[in-house]
Amino acid sequence: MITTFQQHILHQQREVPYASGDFSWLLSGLTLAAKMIEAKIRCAGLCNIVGTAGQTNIQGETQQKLDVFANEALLHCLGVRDCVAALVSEENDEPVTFDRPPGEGKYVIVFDPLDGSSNIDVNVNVGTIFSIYRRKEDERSSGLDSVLQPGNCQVAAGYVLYGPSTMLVYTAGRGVYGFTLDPTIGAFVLSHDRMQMPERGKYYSCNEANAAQFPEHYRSYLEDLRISKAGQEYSSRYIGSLVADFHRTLLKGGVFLYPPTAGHPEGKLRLLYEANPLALIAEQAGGLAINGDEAILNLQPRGIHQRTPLVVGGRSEVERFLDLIREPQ
Ligand code: AHM
Ligand code: MG
Repeated sequence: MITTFQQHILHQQREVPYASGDFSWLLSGLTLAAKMIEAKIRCAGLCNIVGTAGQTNIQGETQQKLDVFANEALLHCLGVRDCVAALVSEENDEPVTFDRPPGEGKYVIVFDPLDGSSNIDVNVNVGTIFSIYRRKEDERSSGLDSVLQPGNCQVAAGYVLYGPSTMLVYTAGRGVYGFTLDPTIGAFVLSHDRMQMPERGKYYSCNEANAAQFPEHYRSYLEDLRISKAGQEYSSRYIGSLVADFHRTLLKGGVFLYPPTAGHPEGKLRLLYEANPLALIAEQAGGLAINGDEAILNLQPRGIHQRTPLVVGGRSEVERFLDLIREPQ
């Protein structure tokens, strides 16, 4: 028989003493929003929803209409749940906070509503990335301390990939599980049990057009991969949609990297709602994620839209990167 995402969560929650059901309720808000977003994406070419919304977000990026829709769907589906204290979105300058009655507002959720949305007009895969934290006990509802927790405090994280099929990949710190949306019943069904990233893979994934701007050690690493010094022949794959590039890396192994560039000296990707959730999934699947020299999950965020360089992938590839930067030049 099938196992739905909801059943999986209820089963996992049975092992948590005094679980109140809030967490399951919160996740049902996430999957509801994901299904609303996927329904909109599926008819994107038909219902005048492709294109820009005429605004820019805090990152100075042009918002697509679908970015706005995805953000509103998540803000609504999560905001109506009393267990949510604050929501942090790539599309909002500041956290959206809620004044909850005592005993409520236990969770803070950060998300990128529609990652890779600049690809949407060419019908390329996009995704939603999220991560869930417990609000700090000593804070009323939504202080920045609760929002700016390091990635190793994540209670759960995941992403939804809107591809040929729609998949939810999820971890609550006890393994990584993949669920595929069965459109005939409208439920996410367990399709990938206990996902493991291969220790070594065949692909590296990076926007090499920027290579001239990468720090020297990133360039030597790419050179190292190209000439197969590590005993493996690599091919390159780059979609430019982080969820899709990461998903391939999770399934097939290899490494994804977004180094610092002249335009983005801190890297382009965002720590809270891009790097941290994917780092938790990578580590739970046996892989590694670093910002160049430190584990992503150990970084103390300073701001909600903080950027970071990212090297994430199989243990063998990421360790090779670390060996290279530690070698005397
Ligand atoms: P977004 O959150 O505005 O969509 O931007 C992040 C995206 C990632 O999906 C992807 O990995 C990266 O930007 C691609 O950047 P580039 O076009 O510089 O290679
Ligand atoms: Mg993004």
